[in-house]
Amino acid sequence: MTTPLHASPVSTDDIVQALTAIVGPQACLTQAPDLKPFVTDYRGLYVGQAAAVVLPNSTQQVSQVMAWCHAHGVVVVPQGGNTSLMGGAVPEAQASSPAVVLNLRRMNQVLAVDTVNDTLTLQAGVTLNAARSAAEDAGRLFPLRIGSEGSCQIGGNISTNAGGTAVLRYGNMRDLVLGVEAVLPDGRIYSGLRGLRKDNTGYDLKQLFIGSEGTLGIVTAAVLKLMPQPTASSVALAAVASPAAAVALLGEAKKTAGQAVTAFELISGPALDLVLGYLGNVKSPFEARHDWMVLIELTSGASAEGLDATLMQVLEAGLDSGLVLDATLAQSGADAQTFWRIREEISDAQTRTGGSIKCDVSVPLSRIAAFIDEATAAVLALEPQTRMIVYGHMGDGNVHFNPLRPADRPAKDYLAAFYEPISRQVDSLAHAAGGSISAEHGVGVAKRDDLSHYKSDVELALMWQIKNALDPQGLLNPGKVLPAPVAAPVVAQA
Ligand code: 2HG
Ligand code: ZN
Repeated sequence: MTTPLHASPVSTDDIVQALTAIVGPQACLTQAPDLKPFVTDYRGLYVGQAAAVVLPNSTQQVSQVMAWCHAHGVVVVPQGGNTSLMGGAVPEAQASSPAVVLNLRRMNQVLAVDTVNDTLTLQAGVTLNAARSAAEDAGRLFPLRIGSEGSCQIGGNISTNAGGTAVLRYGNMRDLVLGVEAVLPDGRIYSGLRGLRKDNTGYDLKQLFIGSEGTLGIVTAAVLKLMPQPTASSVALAAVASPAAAVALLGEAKKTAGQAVTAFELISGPALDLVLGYLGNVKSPFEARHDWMVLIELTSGASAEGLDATLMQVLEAGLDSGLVLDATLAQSGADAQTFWRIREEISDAQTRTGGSIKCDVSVPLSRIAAFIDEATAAVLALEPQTRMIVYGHMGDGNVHFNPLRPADRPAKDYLAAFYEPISRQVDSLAHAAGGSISAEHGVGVAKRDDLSHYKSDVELALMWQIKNALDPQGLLNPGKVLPAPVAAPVVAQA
Protein backbone atom coordinates (compact mmCIF):
# COMPACT_ATOMS: atom_id res chain seq x y z
CA MET A 1 0.00 0.00 0.00
CA THR A 2 2.89 2.37 0.71
CA THR A 3 5.65 3.17 -1.76
CA PRO A 4 8.95 4.11 -0.13
CA LEU A 5 10.99 6.62 -2.14
CA HIS A 6 14.25 5.54 -0.58
CA ALA A 7 16.37 2.77 -2.04
CA SER A 8 17.78 1.18 1.12
CA PRO A 9 17.31 1.80 4.84
CA VAL A 10 19.57 4.45 6.34
CA SER A 11 21.73 3.82 9.39
CA THR A 12 21.39 5.62 12.70
CA ASP A 13 24.71 7.35 11.95
CA ASP A 14 23.34 8.70 8.67
CA ILE A 15 20.23 9.98 10.46
CA VAL A 16 22.21 11.67 13.21
CA GLN A 17 24.63 13.26 10.77
CA ALA A 18 21.90 14.64 8.54
CA LEU A 19 19.69 15.94 11.35
CA THR A 20 22.63 17.45 13.24
CA ALA A 21 23.45 19.41 10.11
CA ILE A 22 19.91 20.85 10.20
CA VAL A 23 19.33 21.58 13.91
CA GLY A 24 22.89 21.73 15.28
CA PRO A 25 24.63 19.27 17.63
CA GLN A 26 23.05 20.63 20.82
CA ALA A 27 19.57 20.03 19.44
CA CYS A 28 20.08 16.47 18.23
CA LEU A 29 20.17 14.07 21.18
CA THR A 30 21.48 10.56 20.70
CA GLN A 31 22.64 9.19 24.07
CA ALA A 32 20.32 6.71 25.81
CA PRO A 33 19.93 8.69 29.09
CA ASP A 34 19.08 11.83 27.07
CA LEU A 35 16.56 9.96 24.95
CA LYS A 36 14.81 8.27 27.87
CA PRO A 37 12.36 11.04 28.88
CA PHE A 38 11.35 11.49 25.24
CA VAL A 39 10.68 7.81 24.53
CA THR A 40 8.84 7.14 27.81
CA ASP A 41 5.25 8.27 28.19
CA TYR A 42 3.92 10.31 31.11
CA ARG A 43 2.75 7.29 33.10
CA GLY A 44 5.77 5.15 32.23
CA LEU A 45 3.52 2.60 30.54
CA TYR A 46 4.76 3.01 26.97
CA VAL A 47 8.49 2.94 26.35
CA GLY A 48 9.61 3.20 22.74
CA GLN A 49 12.86 3.39 20.81
CA ALA A 50 14.41 6.25 18.89
CA ALA A 51 17.57 6.81 16.90
CA ALA A 52 17.57 10.47 17.93
CA VAL A 53 15.51 13.28 19.42
CA VAL A 54 15.58 16.55 17.48
CA LEU A 55 14.65 19.90 18.97
CA PRO A 56 14.15 22.30 16.05
CA ASN A 57 13.84 26.01 16.74
CA SER A 58 11.87 27.11 13.66
CA THR A 59 9.25 25.98 11.19
CA GLN A 60 11.98 25.95 8.53
CA GLN A 61 14.00 23.47 10.58
CA VAL A 62 10.94 21.26 11.10
CA SER A 63 10.36 21.38 7.36
CA GLN A 64 13.97 20.42 6.58
CA VAL A 65 13.90 17.53 9.08
CA MET A 66 10.66 16.24 7.55
CA ALA A 67 11.91 16.59 3.99
CA TRP A 68 15.07 14.62 4.79
CA CYS A 69 13.21 11.92 6.71
CA HIS A 70 10.65 11.64 3.91
CA ALA A 71 13.36 11.23 1.30
CA HIS A 72 15.08 8.54 3.38
CA GLY A 73 12.08 6.62 4.72
CA VAL A 74 12.66 7.60 8.35
CA VAL A 75 9.77 7.56 10.82
CA VAL A 76 9.09 10.80 12.76
CA VAL A 77 7.12 11.02 15.99
CA PRO A 78 6.03 14.58 16.84
CA GLN A 79 5.98 15.45 20.53
CA GLY A 80 4.90 18.38 22.68
CA GLY A 81 4.86 18.19 26.48
CA ASN A 82 4.60 14.38 26.35
CA THR A 83 1.59 14.33 28.68
CA SER A 84 -0.53 11.94 26.59
CA LEU A 85 -2.38 9.28 28.59
CA MET A 86 -2.81 7.17 25.44
CA GLY A 87 0.80 6.53 24.43
CA GLY A 88 0.30 8.87 21.47
CA ALA A 89 3.49 10.92 21.73
CA VAL A 90 6.24 8.31 22.03
CA PRO A 91 7.66 5.99 19.36
CA GLU A 92 6.63 2.38 19.09
CA ALA A 93 8.58 -0.18 21.10
CA GLN A 94 9.02 -2.75 18.36
CA ALA A 95 9.42 -0.53 15.34
CA SER A 96 10.84 -2.10 12.20
CA SER A 97 13.00 0.96 11.45
CA PRO A 98 14.61 3.63 13.64
CA ALA A 99 12.38 6.57 14.59
CA VAL A 100 13.16 10.21 15.24
CA VAL A 101 11.28 12.06 17.98
CA LEU A 102 10.68 15.68 16.97
CA ASN A 103 10.00 17.68 20.10
CA LEU A 104 8.72 21.24 19.70
CA ARG A 105 9.64 22.69 23.08
CA ARG A 106 12.21 25.14 21.70
CA MET A 107 9.54 26.72 19.51
CA ASN A 108 8.05 28.56 22.44
CA GLN A 109 7.52 32.12 21.23
CA VAL A 110 4.29 34.07 21.54
CA LEU A 111 4.24 35.75 18.11
CA ALA A 112 1.38 38.26 18.42
CA VAL A 113 -1.45 39.32 20.71
CA ASP A 114 -4.19 41.22 18.88
CA THR A 115 -6.65 42.71 21.36
CA VAL A 116 -8.79 44.21 18.59
CA ASN A 117 -9.23 40.90 16.77
CA ASP A 118 -9.07 39.02 20.09
CA THR A 119 -6.47 36.54 18.88
CA LEU A 120 -3.23 35.06 20.13
CA THR A 121 -0.66 33.81 17.62
CA LEU A 122 2.01 31.51 18.97
CA GLN A 123 4.45 28.74 18.19
CA ALA A 124 3.43 25.18 18.98
CA GLY A 125 5.90 24.69 21.83
CA VAL A 126 4.38 27.39 24.07
CA THR A 127 3.01 25.69 27.18
CA LEU A 128 -0.70 26.06 27.89
CA ASN A 129 0.22 27.96 31.05
CA ALA A 130 2.34 30.43 29.11
CA ALA A 131 -0.46 30.89 26.55
CA ARG A 132 -2.96 31.58 29.33
CA SER A 133 -0.54 34.06 30.94
CA ALA A 134 0.05 35.87 27.63
CA ALA A 135 -3.72 36.25 27.28
CA GLU A 136 -4.06 37.43 30.87
CA ASP A 137 -1.29 40.01 30.45
CA ALA A 138 -3.33 41.45 27.60
CA GLY A 139 -6.49 41.53 29.74
CA ARG A 140 -8.03 38.52 27.98
CA LEU A 141 -8.77 34.87 28.70
CA PHE A 142 -7.55 31.86 26.78
CA PRO A 143 -10.05 29.45 28.28
CA LEU A 144 -8.61 25.96 27.75
CA ARG A 145 -7.98 24.51 31.23
CA ILE A 146 -6.47 21.09 31.88
CA GLY A 147 -4.52 19.60 34.78
CA SER A 148 -1.26 19.31 32.83
CA GLU A 149 -1.25 22.96 31.76
CA GLY A 150 2.22 23.61 33.19
CA SER A 151 3.86 21.12 30.85
CA CYS A 152 1.49 20.40 27.95
CA GLN A 153 2.04 22.48 24.85
CA ILE A 154 -0.34 24.24 22.48
CA GLY A 155 0.76 22.04 19.57
CA GLY A 156 -0.16 18.94 21.55
CA ASN A 157 -3.42 20.53 22.69
CA ILE A 158 -4.30 21.11 19.04
CA SER A 159 -3.13 17.70 17.83
CA THR A 160 -5.25 15.96 20.46
CA ASN A 161 -8.16 18.42 20.44
CA ALA A 162 -7.74 18.84 24.21
CA GLY A 163 -10.82 19.43 26.37
CA GLY A 164 -10.68 19.85 30.15
CA THR A 165 -12.77 21.58 32.75
CA ALA A 166 -14.11 24.61 30.86
CA VAL A 167 -15.47 22.90 27.73
CA LEU A 168 -19.03 23.34 28.99
CA ARG A 169 -18.66 27.10 28.62
CA TYR A 170 -16.00 27.59 25.93
CA GLY A 171 -15.77 24.39 23.89
CA ASN A 172 -12.71 22.25 23.28
CA MET A 173 -9.55 23.10 21.36
CA ARG A 174 -11.26 22.67 18.00
CA ASP A 175 -13.58 25.52 18.98
CA LEU A 176 -10.70 27.73 20.06
CA VAL A 177 -8.39 27.50 17.04
CA LEU A 178 -8.78 29.95 14.16
CA GLY A 179 -5.63 29.15 12.22
CA VAL A 180 -2.89 26.55 12.03
CA GLU A 181 0.53 26.29 10.45
CA ALA A 182 1.67 22.70 9.94
CA VAL A 183 4.54 20.89 8.29
CA LEU A 184 3.41 18.04 6.07
CA PRO A 185 5.05 14.60 6.03
CA ASP A 186 7.05 15.54 2.92
CA GLY A 187 8.32 18.79 4.44
CA ARG A 188 5.95 21.21 2.71
CA ILE A 189 4.50 23.92 4.92
CA TYR A 190 0.74 24.45 5.14
CA SER A 191 0.42 28.14 6.10
CA GLY A 192 -2.99 28.73 7.56
CA LEU A 193 -2.18 31.27 10.27
CA ARG A 194 -5.33 33.30 9.68
CA GLY A 195 -7.32 34.95 12.45
CA LEU A 196 -10.72 34.80 10.76
CA ARG A 197 -14.02 33.83 12.30
CA LYS A 198 -15.54 33.43 8.87
CA ASP A 199 -13.73 31.85 5.94
CA ASN A 200 -15.77 29.68 3.58
CA THR A 201 -13.17 29.20 0.88
CA GLY A 202 -13.55 25.46 0.46
CA TYR A 203 -12.35 22.68 2.72
CA ASP A 204 -11.36 23.74 6.22
CA LEU A 205 -7.88 22.22 5.98
CA LYS A 206 -6.76 23.22 9.47
CA GLN A 207 -9.27 20.73 10.87
CA LEU A 208 -7.15 17.91 9.43
CA PHE A 209 -4.43 18.75 11.91
CA ILE A 210 -6.71 19.25 14.91
CA GLY A 211 -7.31 16.00 16.76
CA SER A 212 -5.32 13.83 14.30
CA GLU A 213 -2.56 13.29 16.89
CA GLY A 214 0.35 14.18 14.62
CA THR A 215 -0.47 11.50 12.05
CA LEU A 216 -1.13 13.94 9.18
CA GLY A 217 1.23 16.84 9.85
CA ILE A 218 3.17 18.59 12.59
CA VAL A 219 1.49 21.68 13.99
CA THR A 220 4.17 24.38 14.29
CA ALA A 221 2.09 27.49 15.09
CA ALA A 222 -1.51 28.56 15.63
CA VAL A 223 -3.90 31.48 15.96
CA LEU A 224 -6.15 31.06 19.00
CA LYS A 225 -9.34 32.84 20.03
CA LEU A 226 -9.26 35.10 23.07
CA MET A 227 -12.26 35.71 25.32
CA PRO A 228 -13.19 38.50 27.74
CA GLN A 229 -11.58 37.93 31.12
CA PRO A 230 -14.18 37.14 33.81
CA THR A 231 -13.97 39.44 36.80
CA ALA A 232 -15.71 37.18 39.29
CA SER A 233 -16.07 33.53 40.05
CA SER A 234 -17.99 31.47 42.55
CA VAL A 235 -17.21 27.84 43.35
CA ALA A 236 -19.11 25.24 45.37
CA LEU A 237 -18.96 21.56 46.15
CA ALA A 238 -22.28 19.80 46.50
CA ALA A 239 -23.04 16.26 47.56
CA VAL A 240 -25.78 14.92 45.31
CA ALA A 241 -28.13 11.98 45.66
CA SER A 242 -27.05 10.20 42.45
CA PRO A 243 -25.64 10.80 38.95
CA ALA A 244 -29.23 11.50 37.85
CA ALA A 245 -29.51 14.14 40.59
CA ALA A 246 -26.27 15.69 39.32
CA VAL A 247 -27.71 15.99 35.81
CA ALA A 248 -30.90 17.55 37.19
CA LEU A 249 -28.84 20.01 39.25
CA LEU A 250 -26.90 20.98 36.13
CA GLY A 251 -30.26 21.76 34.51
CA GLU A 252 -31.13 23.99 37.51
CA ALA A 253 -27.77 25.74 37.30
CA LYS A 254 -28.15 26.45 33.58
CA LYS A 255 -31.69 27.73 34.13
CA THR A 256 -30.64 30.04 36.95
CA ALA A 257 -27.12 31.09 35.94
CA GLY A 258 -27.21 30.59 32.13
CA GLN A 259 -23.87 31.24 30.43
CA ALA A 260 -22.13 31.77 33.76
CA VAL A 261 -21.97 28.00 34.36
CA THR A 262 -18.33 27.39 33.47
CA ALA A 263 -17.53 24.05 35.07
CA PHE A 264 -19.64 21.21 36.36
CA GLU A 265 -17.45 18.32 37.48
CA LEU A 266 -18.62 15.01 38.92
CA ILE A 267 -16.61 13.31 41.70
CA SER A 268 -17.48 9.84 43.03
CA GLY A 269 -17.04 8.95 46.72
CA PRO A 270 -14.14 6.54 46.03
CA ALA A 271 -12.43 9.26 43.93
CA LEU A 272 -12.61 11.69 46.87
CA ASP A 273 -11.39 8.98 49.30
CA LEU A 274 -8.43 8.25 47.04
CA VAL A 275 -7.37 11.84 46.57
CA LEU A 276 -7.72 12.75 50.26
CA GLY A 277 -5.47 9.79 51.06
CA TYR A 278 -2.68 11.52 49.13
CA LEU A 279 -3.44 15.14 50.06
CA GLY A 280 -2.64 14.53 53.72
CA ASN A 281 -3.30 18.14 54.79
CA VAL A 282 -6.67 18.57 53.04
CA LYS A 283 -9.83 17.53 54.89
CA SER A 284 -13.06 16.41 53.28
CA PRO A 285 -15.32 19.42 52.74
CA PHE A 286 -18.26 17.35 54.06
CA GLU A 287 -18.95 15.88 57.51
CA ALA A 288 -20.55 12.74 56.13
CA ARG A 289 -19.21 10.49 53.39
CA HIS A 290 -21.14 10.81 50.14
CA ASP A 291 -21.29 8.60 47.06
CA TRP A 292 -21.50 11.45 44.57
CA MET A 293 -20.43 15.06 44.55
CA VAL A 294 -20.19 17.87 42.01
CA LEU A 295 -17.91 20.87 41.79
CA ILE A 296 -19.72 23.83 40.26
CA GLU A 297 -18.01 26.98 39.05
CA LEU A 298 -19.74 30.11 37.82
CA THR A 299 -17.76 32.93 36.25
CA SER A 300 -18.83 36.25 34.76
CA GLY A 301 -18.07 39.91 34.40
CA ALA A 302 -20.50 40.69 37.24
CA SER A 303 -19.71 41.12 40.95
CA ALA A 304 -18.47 38.22 43.10
CA GLU A 305 -21.30 38.77 45.60
CA GLY A 306 -23.87 38.57 42.83
CA LEU A 307 -22.42 35.30 41.58
CA ASP A 308 -22.27 33.79 45.07
CA ALA A 309 -25.94 34.66 45.52
CA THR A 310 -26.82 33.00 42.20
CA LEU A 311 -24.91 29.85 43.12
CA MET A 312 -26.56 29.78 46.56
CA GLN A 313 -29.93 30.00 44.85
CA VAL A 314 -29.05 26.95 42.71
CA LEU A 315 -27.86 24.99 45.75
CA GLU A 316 -30.88 25.92 47.86
CA ALA A 317 -33.25 24.87 45.10
CA GLY A 318 -31.31 21.59 44.96
CA LEU A 319 -31.55 21.10 48.74
CA ASP A 320 -35.29 21.80 48.67
CA SER A 321 -35.92 19.28 45.91
CA GLY A 322 -33.68 16.61 47.44
CA LEU A 323 -31.15 16.64 44.58
CA VAL A 324 -28.52 18.09 46.90
CA LEU A 325 -27.71 16.40 50.22
CA ASP A 326 -25.14 18.89 51.47
CA ALA A 327 -23.24 21.80 49.97
CA THR A 328 -20.39 24.13 50.72
CA LEU A 329 -19.70 27.40 48.95
CA ALA A 330 -16.08 28.57 48.74
CA GLN A 331 -15.74 31.57 51.06
CA SER A 332 -12.42 32.73 49.65
CA GLY A 333 -10.04 32.26 46.76
CA ALA A 334 -8.11 29.82 48.94
CA ASP A 335 -11.23 27.69 49.47
CA ALA A 336 -11.92 27.67 45.75
CA GLN A 337 -8.33 26.60 45.10
CA THR A 338 -8.65 23.74 47.56
CA PHE A 339 -11.86 22.53 45.91
CA TRP A 340 -10.15 22.61 42.52
CA ARG A 341 -7.05 20.94 43.93
CA ILE A 342 -9.16 18.03 45.15
CA ARG A 343 -10.61 17.67 41.67
CA GLU A 344 -7.36 18.14 39.74
CA GLU A 345 -5.34 15.69 41.84
CA ILE A 346 -7.60 12.72 41.13
CA SER A 347 -5.68 11.82 37.99
CA ASP A 348 -2.26 11.78 39.68
CA ALA A 349 -3.67 9.90 42.67
CA GLN A 350 -4.58 7.08 40.28
CA THR A 351 -1.17 7.15 38.62
CA ARG A 352 0.48 6.90 42.03
CA THR A 353 -1.77 4.02 43.06
CA GLY A 354 -1.35 2.12 39.78
CA GLY A 355 -3.81 -0.37 38.34
CA SER A 356 -6.32 2.04 36.84
CA ILE A 357 -8.40 1.16 33.77
CA LYS A 358 -8.95 4.42 31.95
CA CYS A 359 -12.18 4.79 30.05
CA ASP A 360 -12.51 8.38 28.88
CA VAL A 361 -16.05 8.26 27.57
CA SER A 362 -18.66 10.80 26.55
CA VAL A 363 -22.38 10.17 26.45
CA PRO A 364 -25.25 12.56 25.67
CA LEU A 365 -26.28 14.21 28.93
CA SER A 366 -29.75 12.78 28.60
CA ARG A 367 -28.29 9.25 28.91
CA ILE A 368 -25.22 9.76 31.07
CA ALA A 369 -26.78 8.90 34.45
CA ALA A 370 -28.16 5.59 33.17
CA PHE A 371 -24.79 4.86 31.56
CA ILE A 372 -22.95 5.42 34.86
CA ASP A 373 -25.38 3.14 36.72
CA GLU A 374 -25.18 0.37 34.12
CA ALA A 375 -21.41 0.54 33.69
CA THR A 376 -20.89 0.54 37.47
CA ALA A 377 -23.07 -2.56 37.85
CA ALA A 378 -21.20 -4.27 34.98
CA VAL A 379 -17.78 -3.57 36.50
CA LEU A 380 -18.80 -4.61 40.01
CA ALA A 381 -20.26 -7.83 38.65
CA LEU A 382 -16.79 -8.65 37.28
CA GLU A 383 -14.84 -7.61 40.41
CA PRO A 384 -16.95 -6.35 43.36
CA GLN A 385 -13.90 -4.91 45.18
CA THR A 386 -13.03 -2.54 42.36
CA ARG A 387 -12.81 1.10 43.46
CA MET A 388 -15.12 3.11 41.23
CA ILE A 389 -13.10 6.20 40.36
CA VAL A 390 -15.71 7.99 38.29
CA TYR A 391 -15.32 11.70 37.79
CA GLY A 392 -14.85 14.44 35.29
CA HIS A 393 -16.53 16.89 33.06
CA MET A 394 -20.13 15.84 33.45
CA GLY A 395 -21.34 19.25 32.26
CA ASP A 396 -20.16 18.45 28.73
CA GLY A 397 -21.09 14.75 28.90
CA ASN A 398 -17.55 13.46 29.52
CA VAL A 399 -16.78 11.15 32.42
CA HIS A 400 -13.47 9.58 33.30
CA PHE A 401 -14.80 6.16 34.19
CA ASN A 402 -11.65 4.66 35.66
CA PRO A 403 -12.14 1.44 37.66
CA LEU A 404 -9.19 1.03 40.04
CA ARG A 405 -7.70 -2.12 41.53
CA PRO A 406 -8.80 -3.15 45.07
CA ALA A 407 -6.32 -1.80 47.64
CA ASP A 408 -4.93 -5.25 48.43
CA ARG A 409 -4.55 -6.49 44.86
CA PRO A 410 -1.34 -5.87 42.86
CA ALA A 411 -1.81 -3.63 39.83
CA LYS A 412 -0.33 -6.18 37.44
CA ASP A 413 -2.73 -8.95 38.50
CA TYR A 414 -5.75 -6.71 38.36
CA LEU A 415 -4.92 -5.29 34.93
CA ALA A 416 -4.09 -8.72 33.52
CA ALA A 417 -7.43 -10.08 34.68
CA PHE A 418 -9.71 -7.11 34.06
CA TYR A 419 -8.25 -4.55 31.65
CA GLU A 420 -9.79 -6.20 28.58
CA PRO A 421 -13.19 -7.25 29.92
CA ILE A 422 -13.79 -4.04 31.87
CA SER A 423 -12.78 -1.63 29.15
CA ARG A 424 -14.75 -3.60 26.59
CA GLN A 425 -17.90 -3.54 28.76
CA VAL A 426 -17.63 0.15 29.59
CA ASP A 427 -16.85 1.19 26.01
CA SER A 428 -19.67 -0.95 24.64
CA LEU A 429 -22.18 0.57 27.05
CA ALA A 430 -21.02 4.09 26.18
CA HIS A 431 -21.25 3.27 22.46
CA ALA A 432 -24.72 1.77 22.90
CA ALA A 433 -25.81 4.98 24.64
CA GLY A 434 -24.75 7.00 21.59
CA GLY A 435 -21.41 7.93 23.15
CA SER A 436 -17.72 7.95 22.27
CA ILE A 437 -14.97 5.70 23.64
CA SER A 438 -12.52 8.59 23.66
CA ALA A 439 -13.98 11.92 24.63
CA GLU A 440 -10.89 14.07 25.13
CA HIS A 441 -7.75 11.96 25.60
CA GLY A 442 -7.50 10.83 22.00
CA VAL A 443 -6.66 7.40 20.67
CA GLY A 444 -2.87 7.02 20.54
CA VAL A 445 -1.93 3.37 20.90
CA ALA A 446 -4.14 2.62 23.88
CA LYS A 447 -7.48 2.88 22.07
CA ARG A 448 -6.28 2.32 18.48
CA ASP A 449 -7.44 -1.25 18.01
CA ASP A 450 -10.71 -0.57 19.84
CA LEU A 451 -11.70 1.89 17.12
CA SER A 452 -12.34 -1.01 14.76
CA HIS A 453 -15.26 -2.07 17.00
CA TYR A 454 -16.84 1.34 17.32
CA LYS A 455 -16.27 3.14 14.00
CA SER A 456 -18.10 2.13 10.85
CA ASP A 457 -16.26 0.68 7.85
CA VAL A 458 -16.95 3.89 5.99
CA GLU A 459 -15.42 6.03 8.75
CA LEU A 460 -12.33 3.84 8.99
CA ALA A 461 -11.91 3.73 5.21
CA LEU A 462 -12.15 7.54 5.03
CA MET A 463 -9.59 7.91 7.80
CA TRP A 464 -7.16 5.65 5.93
CA GLN A 465 -7.79 7.46 2.64
CA ILE A 466 -6.93 10.77 4.26
CA LYS A 467 -3.85 9.28 5.95
CA ASN A 468 -2.63 7.76 2.69
CA ALA A 469 -3.24 10.97 0.77
CA LEU A 470 -1.09 13.03 3.15
CA ASP A 471 1.41 10.43 4.31
CA PRO A 472 1.59 7.68 1.65
CA GLN A 473 4.75 6.20 3.16
CA GLY A 474 3.21 6.03 6.63
CA LEU A 475 6.20 7.78 8.20
CA LEU A 476 4.47 10.26 10.51
CA ASN A 477 3.57 8.90 13.95
CA PRO A 478 2.91 5.37 12.66
CA GLY A 479 0.97 2.91 14.78
CA LYS A 480 -1.18 5.66 16.31
CA VAL A 481 -4.91 6.37 15.96
CA LEU A 482 -5.64 4.14 12.93
CA PRO A 483 -6.37 0.45 13.49
CA ALA A 484 -4.82 -1.85 10.88
CA PRO A 485 -6.99 -1.78 7.76
CA VAL A 486 -9.14 -4.82 7.19
CA ALA A 487 -8.98 -6.19 3.64
CA ALA A 488 -12.01 -5.06 1.62
CA PRO A 489 -14.56 -7.85 1.13
CA VAL A 490 -14.54 -9.33 -2.34
CA VAL A 491 -17.73 -8.19 -4.06
CA ALA A 492 -19.19 -10.67 -6.50
CA GLN A 493 -19.65 -9.33 -10.03
CA ALA A 494 -23.26 -9.05 -11.13
C1 2HG B 1 -8.70 15.01 34.11
O1 2HG B 1 -9.80 15.46 33.79
C2 2HG B 1 -7.78 14.52 33.03
O2 2HG B 1 -8.29 15.02 35.28
C3 2HG B 1 -7.13 13.18 33.37
O3 2HG B 1 -8.43 14.46 31.82
C4 2HG B 1 -8.12 12.08 33.52
O4 2HG B 1 -6.48 10.63 34.46
C5 2HG B 1 -7.54 10.71 33.86
O5 2HG B 1 -8.19 9.72 33.50
ZN1 ZN C 1 -10.40 15.26 31.83
